[in-house]
Amino acid sequence: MEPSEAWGVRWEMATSPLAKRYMEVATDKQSLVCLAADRNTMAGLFELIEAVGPFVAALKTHVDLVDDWTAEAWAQFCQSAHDANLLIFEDRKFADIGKISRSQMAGVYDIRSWSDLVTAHLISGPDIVDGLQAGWADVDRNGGVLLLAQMSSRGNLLHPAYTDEVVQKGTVHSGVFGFIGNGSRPDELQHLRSTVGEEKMIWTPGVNLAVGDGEMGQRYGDPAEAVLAGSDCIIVGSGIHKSSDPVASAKAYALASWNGLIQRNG
Ligand code: S5P
Repeated sequence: MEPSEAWGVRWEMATSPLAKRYMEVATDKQSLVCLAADRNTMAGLFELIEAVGPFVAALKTHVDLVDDWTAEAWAQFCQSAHDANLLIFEDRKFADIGKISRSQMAGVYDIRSWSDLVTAHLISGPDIVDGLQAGWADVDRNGGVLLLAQMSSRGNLLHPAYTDEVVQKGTVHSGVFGFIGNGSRPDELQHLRSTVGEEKMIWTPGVNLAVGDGEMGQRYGDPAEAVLAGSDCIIVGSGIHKSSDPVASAKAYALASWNGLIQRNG
């Protein structure tokens, strides 16, 4: 299937080359899954990406939770992600003023040099997006920012008026790739999609085939329902990396997400 057929209006309206690349890979693999690779050893990460790389369309990292992190091992890990044709998304949740966020793209982890996408809160104002874009520009790279418009965790403070303002400011900024939405609540997600419009991506954590409450206030909704409600990518962590059979689980999430997309555009 061609991406234009699978994605319909989202493909037509997308202006971001990164979004088009993601939709192409997702179509090739018939998977709208972003793997949240939240394992804390390099060996665990390598094992995971080698096993499930073919069944996911993007890789989300938390570079600062790895116990035995080294720059060399990380470079190799990023190479494995490229080999599997994955965009690399560092979920750093930047929140500081623009110039500090720019500096935080460098530092020990040098996120600007290997990430294609990063997350940010808009709590400090829209200049954070320019700061992050300047970070990529400092090393002659391009990237996209995913703004947290909603969260999946219980009791979070991203209230509807805040969400609407993030969307208002984010939709008009070319450095914004899209928004993080709450995958555990399809009704919230539908509202988010209606305010975002058709151009930008919505990616959603808080999905699991076992719907309900997760650890420490995490909440889970059904992956296909999230896609039907307007999500373009389901972010799945423990549903895959803690599964007794990560490959079978990755395939199951891929199938659910792909069926959701076909149904959405059918
Ligand atoms: O609201 C959010 C935003 C994010 S990016 N809720 C989340 O859970 N996340 C991230 O998604 C979180 O940092 C973790 O890496 C992943 C969810 O993991 P899971 O194990 O609950 O599927």
